[in-house]
Amino acid sequence: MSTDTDTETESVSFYGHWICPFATRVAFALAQRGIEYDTVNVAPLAVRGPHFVLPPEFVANSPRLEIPMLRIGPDYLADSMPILEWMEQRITDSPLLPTDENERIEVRQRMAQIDRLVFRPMIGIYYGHEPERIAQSCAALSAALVEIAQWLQQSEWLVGSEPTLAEAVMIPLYVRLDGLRALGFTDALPSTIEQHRQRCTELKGWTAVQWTSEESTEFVDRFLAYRRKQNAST
Ligand SMILES: N[C@@H](CCC(=O)N[C@@H](CS)C(=O)NCC(=O)O)C(=O)O
Repeated sequence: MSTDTDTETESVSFYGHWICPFATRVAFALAQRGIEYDTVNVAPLAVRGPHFVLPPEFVANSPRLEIPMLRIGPDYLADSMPILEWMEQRITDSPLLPTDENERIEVRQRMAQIDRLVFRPMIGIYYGHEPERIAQSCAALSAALVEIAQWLQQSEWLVGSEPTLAEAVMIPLYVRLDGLRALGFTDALPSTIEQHRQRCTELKGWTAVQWTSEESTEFVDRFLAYRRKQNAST
């Protein structure tokens, strides 16, 4: 990985898939920052057709064979959080990290907190198949949102007065919220979270990542089928 900032003329390729919440973070940041890129669709294993062949550059540069992966010019990087940081170093226009060092520290802390507090229960809801496990994941997600709601008492955005990389990390929750509802997450969002969600849907980056109703239905149907299969085999 290089830290050159001479990227004016470098092309960018995004390796990802709409269903992957980690890839959504990167797709959102690219679109929000107005970076031009092309997309190489690499479906996660569970969603991949039997004849799909992984692109050789993906095999060579994504050590865990995971999406998202990004190419900037000749360089590649996998893993969503490092990619978000790398994009800030390599492409300096319209950054999503504040210039103030203390705010940057806060953005990074909140990115890590959202990753830890929200993603585990969120994924636990759709990969959960026992009602008790699903209920625990719903409760943990609600508790996380109550905590995050407090951040939004002080500012419109997760840190300060503009959207940042913290929004990029949070956005996959909002993208799949209808799907999570259909899979058992029935708690109301705290009001500041609901307002934040609405503000996020007005961002430029939202259009690049929002699901169509077909995608939402596919997501729900896949995980309902997954639950039926798991419950039939136990
Ligand atoms: N820590 C990684 C996790 C990425 C991840 O788990 N990606 C999944 C898809 S959502 C994946 O590519 N899994 C391998 C596979 O399904 O083949 C990140 O933040 O990017």
